[in-house]
Amino acid sequence: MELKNVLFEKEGKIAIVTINRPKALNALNSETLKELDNILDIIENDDEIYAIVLTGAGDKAFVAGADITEMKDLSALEGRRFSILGNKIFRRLENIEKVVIAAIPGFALGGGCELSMACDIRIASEKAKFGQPEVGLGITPGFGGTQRLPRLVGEGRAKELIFTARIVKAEEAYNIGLVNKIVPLENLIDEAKAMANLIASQGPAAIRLSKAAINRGMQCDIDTALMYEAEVFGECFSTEDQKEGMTAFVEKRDKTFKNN
Ligand code: DAK
Repeated sequence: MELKNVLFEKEGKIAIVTINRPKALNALNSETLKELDNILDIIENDDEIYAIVLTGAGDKAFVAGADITEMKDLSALEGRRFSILGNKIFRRLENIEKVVIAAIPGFALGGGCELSMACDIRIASEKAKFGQPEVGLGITPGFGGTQRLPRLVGEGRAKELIFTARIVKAEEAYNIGLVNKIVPLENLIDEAKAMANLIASQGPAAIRLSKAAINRGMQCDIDTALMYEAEVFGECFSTEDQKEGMTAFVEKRDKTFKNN
């Protein structure tokens, strides 16, 4: 498979995936989305990878949105295909059994902000900027912005950001809960990798099941969500990693998780 719009590297237990169209501020066209889909196939089937750092090439943008040049002349049918492809990939990222950290150097606009929100955790550089400017282009957010933004920052703030198309700086994004952490641009990738490695050093099944419990639980009532939590908690006791984690604690020694 030839990859040119998305780069993929493996570093120990983590994968670094870089959207690589810096001349177009890493805007997502269909070719890029397809390459990302192919990379997710590889990562999904690699049991040695526990966490993914997703970033954008260059220091100007994470992703400046869906590719407006490609999108402007789409027919309704092509628009529908583009939407199905994008939503499929974003949902895949959201539910993949690995932790996904977005490392955001600069602009995360429209589909770029939506891509970051499909990740589990967002680390932004001090220069990052976020927004859903779609209404200014005469469209609604189309890759989950109307759904994930209110879940992250609350309905009122999401409505304000979407209706005004206002771009917010990293500090405001942090204050409203859109990003987890702000770091200097030059430390961005190292900080994201450090967090990914910290996560990758924990019990892998416990991380996978926690992610599933949070994702599922956010979509249903509290009683159903707590039942699901009880189920995944029980499932942990069928893993070797639970035995190892607790035995190592009792024996006061370092633990060695084997992901089983
Ligand atoms: N698409 C294509 N090219 C883009 C782009 C984009 N989103 N953003 C930037 N570029 C290109 C510029 O055209 C320019 O190309 P050249 O002229 O050099 O060839 C190059 O990147 C550098 O950009 P600028 O010269 O504009 O750089 P500035 O620093 O002056 O400005 C900017 C940076 C980020 C403020 C500006 O580029 C900008 O406003 N970009 C557009 C941001 C935006 O509106 N993003 C939202 C796009 S709409 C759907 C699902 C999802 C979506 C749509 C449909 N379906 C369900 C079907 C999502 C929609 C969006 O994301």
